Amino acid sequence: MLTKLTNYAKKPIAECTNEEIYAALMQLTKDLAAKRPVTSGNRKLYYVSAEFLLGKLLSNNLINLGIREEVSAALKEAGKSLSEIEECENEPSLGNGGLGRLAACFLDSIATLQLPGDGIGLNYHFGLFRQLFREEKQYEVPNPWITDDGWLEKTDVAFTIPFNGFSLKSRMYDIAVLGYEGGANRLHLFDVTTLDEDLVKDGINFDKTDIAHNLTLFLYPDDSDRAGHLLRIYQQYFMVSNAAQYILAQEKAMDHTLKSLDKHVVIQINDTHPSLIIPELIRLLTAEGISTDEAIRIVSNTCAYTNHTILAEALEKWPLEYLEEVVPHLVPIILELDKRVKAKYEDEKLHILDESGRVHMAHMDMHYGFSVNGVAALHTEILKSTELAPFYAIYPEKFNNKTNGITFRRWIMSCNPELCEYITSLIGDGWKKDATELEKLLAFKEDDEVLNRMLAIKENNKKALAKELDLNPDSIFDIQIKRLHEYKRQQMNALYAIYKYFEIKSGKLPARPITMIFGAKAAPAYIIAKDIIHLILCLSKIVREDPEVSPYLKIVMVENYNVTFAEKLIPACDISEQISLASKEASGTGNMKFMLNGAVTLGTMDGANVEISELVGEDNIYIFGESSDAVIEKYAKRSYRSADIYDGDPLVEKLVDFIIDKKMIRIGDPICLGRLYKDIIVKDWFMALLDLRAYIDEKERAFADYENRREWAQKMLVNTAKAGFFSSDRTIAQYNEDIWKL
Ligand code: 26V
Repeated sequence: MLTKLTNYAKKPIAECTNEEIYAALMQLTKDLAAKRPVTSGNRKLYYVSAEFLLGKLLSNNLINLGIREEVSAALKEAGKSLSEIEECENEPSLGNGGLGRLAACFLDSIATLQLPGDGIGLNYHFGLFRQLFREEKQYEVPNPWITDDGWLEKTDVAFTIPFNGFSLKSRMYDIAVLGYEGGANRLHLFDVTTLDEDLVKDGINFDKTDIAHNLTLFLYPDDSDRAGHLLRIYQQYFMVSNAAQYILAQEKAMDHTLKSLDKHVVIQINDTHPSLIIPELIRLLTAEGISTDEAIRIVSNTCAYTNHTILAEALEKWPLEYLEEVVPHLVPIILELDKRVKAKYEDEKLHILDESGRVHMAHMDMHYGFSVNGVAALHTEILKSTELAPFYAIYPEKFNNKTNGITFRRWIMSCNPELCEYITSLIGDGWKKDATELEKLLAFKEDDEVLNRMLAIKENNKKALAKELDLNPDSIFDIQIKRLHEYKRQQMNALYAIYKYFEIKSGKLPARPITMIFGAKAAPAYIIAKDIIHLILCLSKIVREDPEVSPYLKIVMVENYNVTFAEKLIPACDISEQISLASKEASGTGNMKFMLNGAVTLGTMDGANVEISELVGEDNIYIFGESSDAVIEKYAKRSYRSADIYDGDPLVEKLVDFIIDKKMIRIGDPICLGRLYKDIIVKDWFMALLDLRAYIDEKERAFADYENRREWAQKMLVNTAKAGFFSSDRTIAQYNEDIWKL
């Protein structure tokens, strides 16, 4: 291997810079990828998604090619370290959070299972913003990730995309997707040829109306105004028109008649961002001489829709007027689709175009797609019984659940090599291909040597993180990493921090120091989310500067939390915070990554936490809070008043009041803190106060249990052993079995 690498680098590895070795490894990977046979099958899948949160690719590709160990050893021989070389790679930030990361895990599993399936998305040059903290606040700057010698490969594929009175030229760029000892697929990212990166001024601001020059600058730029909304529709249509034109061109190249598109192609619509592909395909098929009836039938048998949220504000409803402005040629088709629905169903809840002139994207997907799935068992049940109940009533056969999963290649093999190696020494390496084999670990539940080793590996991972973030490795690492949203309730966790602060101040010291770690980006226009970040950063400072408290409590909010950071945090975690308001988190996937790496979940009965708790049993998870049924009822009856809880519980009052305590105001921004304080007392839409008491009690119980190291190690072991169900290989096998039939 060393000789091979030397040939690629064109000089001895020992004399190369890390950048040179990185370039050599990338070329080696690309060459090996090109040799992999292209996967084929009865039908081809196109997974269309506005987000693919890939993370760095080198390490994952080396694992999937089966050469990481060899490469690592060869580099070591030359005095080089693979992990240092990986630092050279930019992380493409082509996603917000779970939805985008799920798409990336799915590509890995589709290729691993040797299924023919490509991803289609957009090539955002600055991705999601890079987060900076200044004076305890979030700021946003561009996050350029594209380099001349990166993973993107320019292709010859180009299309013309029609808009209202003008058109744009596109270009397709590809990233190879390698499966673990499996196949090779492609991720196709479309770009405009006229983009102008210099349009961006002052943080992430740019002229939102200059579509030809701005279209693929950022992922979901600030959409708080009309220009932002229109830009989002421009992006969505650009993505799906490219996708549709590409798919039809591929079919023609294979001499398939477009009338049998549904026999050869299946399109998975990842949330409603790609939903315009339905009218766009109908438009293109009718332009080829196919009748409208026939085109609708074909498209309906080709498209399948995944729902990722029940939050009303996140379900896309575009004013028809916006669509008229951006894509007038789709409007007659959408109106025709709506007319057919209205002819059949009087119930307004089923209509595509509502009375206020808004187009419900998900409704179009459900009428004109053949499958609708939720992403965890509870989520799918809630969709059927509440949000999408009218659709379930008329199309019960379309509804199905596909509980999310994660790729174990990245989320244990790559990020936690020591644990991986140890697991393999105990149960062999069959689990790498069949994750359910991890259950064999249960045989060691009473084995002290194994339990001690599990603890030692965790300790090593904690030490590595502690070095980087200046933490006390002997403290408990309690971690909440995910997008900042009120329903995820980082504010409730912050209130716990205040509780602990008061406890320590009053002399009630914890049995062991506690490190609370947060990582979260807030949408640039989401004011309260930014206020919550401000709260956490102010608390962090107060605790840090208080010599009475700092030996026992540390609050860390990592800057610019991303996939690369997650890979360091997750293996080092003791307690995984999954504390969303029950019914609101569709699934969660961080919860799965943590359990796989031996963290114990502290969470509500929400999303996939429900399935985690069923698998590990109540001794191996900490569950608290109101049930989803109770929460749904509170919303229906509008019976929740946070002020009642605040007024009725002196402890809650004391914790919330600290947000505007003079200690806080001295270091923080009184406007932000005052706004948040008021919001929690008079609104608290996601009911942080409802579960606060129960949360504090359960967290205290978890911390106390942590002191019984043997029992804690058993919980860790059970969590890892039971995580096999959450392999995205399982999820993808189910999509294929029930929906795609590739
Ligand atoms: C989008 C928006 C947009 C604007 C206003 C607030 C808001 C809130 C949430 C969202 C989420 C959009 C969809 C999404 O990312 N869902 C996530 O999908 C993951 C993969 O299925 C799943 O694990 C997460 O629970 C779910 O939140």
